[in-house]
Amino acid sequence: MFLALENFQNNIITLDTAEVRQYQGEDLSSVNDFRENSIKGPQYVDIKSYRLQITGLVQRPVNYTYDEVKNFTTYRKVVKLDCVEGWSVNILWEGVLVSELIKKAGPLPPANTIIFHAVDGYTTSFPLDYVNNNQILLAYKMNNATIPPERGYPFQLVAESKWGYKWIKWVDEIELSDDPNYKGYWESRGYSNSGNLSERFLG
Ligand SMILES: Nc1nc2c(c(=O)[nH]1)N[C@H]1C(S)=C(S)[C@@H](COP(=O)(O)O)O[C@H]1N2
Ligand SMILES: [Mo]
Repeated sequence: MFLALENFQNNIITLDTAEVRQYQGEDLSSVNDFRENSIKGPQYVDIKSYRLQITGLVQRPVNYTYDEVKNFTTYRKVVKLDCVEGWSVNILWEGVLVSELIKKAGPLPPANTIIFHAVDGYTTSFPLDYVNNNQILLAYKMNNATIPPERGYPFQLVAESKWGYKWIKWVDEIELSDDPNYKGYWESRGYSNSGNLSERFLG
């Protein structure tokens, strides 16, 4: 009897609720409103072998599974993503603090820069202070649904106040560095390294 009940419970599959389009009175965009223009097209990550690595100038490099990342405290926030191409999407993001993910690895004093790497070879970087002082999220849900493969599953960075090219998708490594001049994929092709939305002219 006990075994039967246990088997029954193991067979329950929890489905994500459908996308929400309103949050605290504010209209949200849809997951389908993004344009697909990733450098190598959508990436399909095998979640069983997936690890998020914290590397570089740290006391002890850390490897997180998808579930281990999701076990950190959950944060939710509506933030708008603006692409330099002229479109934008207002989305309810749910994820964990990047600052908490790196704290466990123990950043070493010379680290002043954080470089994000993705499975498609894309990279982008920020001052370490930016992620520590602004509660920057690594998101696993958009509008209450798991981020789909096209949008960066398992994780997309919510790079608040930065242009869309800073919102790296399919993140698999967070590297602590002492090189504030590191240039990511679009940055090395002429886009502003700070990526601040407040800068009108890029390059
Ligand atoms: N790994 C990776 N992340 C990426 C990109 C990419 O090509 N590869 N494109 C960036 C750009 S230019 C934008 S505007 C945002 C949103 O892009 P999307 O609409 O293709 O999801 O993702 C960013 N993150
Ligand atoms: Mo973009």
